[in-house]
Amino acid sequence: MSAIDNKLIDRLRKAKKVAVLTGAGISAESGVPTFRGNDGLWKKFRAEELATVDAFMDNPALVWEWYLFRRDLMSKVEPNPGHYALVELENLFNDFTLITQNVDGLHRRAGSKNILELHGNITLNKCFDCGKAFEGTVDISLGELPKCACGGKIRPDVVWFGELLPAAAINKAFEASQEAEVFLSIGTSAIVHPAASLPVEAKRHGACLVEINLDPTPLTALADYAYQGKSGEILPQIVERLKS
Ligand code: BV8
Ligand code: ZN
Repeated sequence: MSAIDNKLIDRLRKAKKVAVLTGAGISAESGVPTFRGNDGLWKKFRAEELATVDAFMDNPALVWEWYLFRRDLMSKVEPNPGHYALVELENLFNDFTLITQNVDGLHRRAGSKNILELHGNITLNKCFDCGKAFEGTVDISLGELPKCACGGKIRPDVVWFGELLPAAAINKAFEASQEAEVFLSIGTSAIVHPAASLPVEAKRHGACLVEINLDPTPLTALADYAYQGKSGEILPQIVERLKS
């Protein structure tokens, strides 16, 4: 993995507005499988068939099984040095926006403040019909699925394929991306839209685009700086350089 460019450190030192987009890769070192990497959840569960409204209508118990398995797994993991480095980075800039596609809540647990959760939060549930938050516990072992007072089915409060992202979150994310002087895309395969268009939007508006990812992605060629490696190793190096 190449050392961090001095020119990038200078750009960051001069920047007032920084935005970051994270994906499943930043949580990989915490032990949370990614979607499309070789340990990917998608392989075992073909998630693109499970993270959909149709799958839930056809087989709500199976979709719930997948989310309860992930929820249990995420309750046992901790943030990693990549998450903590982003907390330190946020404290170094007066205008810092953390946009995440992740639903694992690890950025908040690490201490990040200004977070935009584009795809929801796996620990929360809501009614499929009226959208009301559901505070009860979900236990499918008894065979029946939780119902809302209105009679609607309870579902995880995440954004499935074909569903609109929360308007406030995605609008603020586009705004932060368009105003950013430096935009870092971290741990994402950059193929799920509209999240994947945020780094492109930042670049189009003049931002210095940085990618930190284990594998090359459709963004790599567009990035001003592309570091192929683990975010848990690279981000702390950037923070160290900025603080020295
Ligand atoms: C919408 C649910 C519109 C929560 C998720 C054709 C072209 C373009 C777009 C589309 C299309 N067909 C359909 C679409 C739209 C679709 C889409 O983008 N599909 C893609 C697959 C082509 N998007 C949607 O449907 C969105 N909604 O567009 O609505 C609309 C319009 C009108 C009316 C109604 C609706 C909704 C998208 C949200 C879907 N929900 N998840 C959950 O269960 O988690 S998406 C799912 O993928 C996760 O949220 C995840 O965050 C997201 C992106 O994946 P990544 O985070 O990037 O993870 P991945 O495994 O792919 O990559 C990890 C990377 O990390 C790898 O590259 C790896 O190398 C790297 N890595 C691994 N370890 C490390 C590392 N990097 C650094 N360090 C490490 N240690
Ligand atoms: Zn309801």
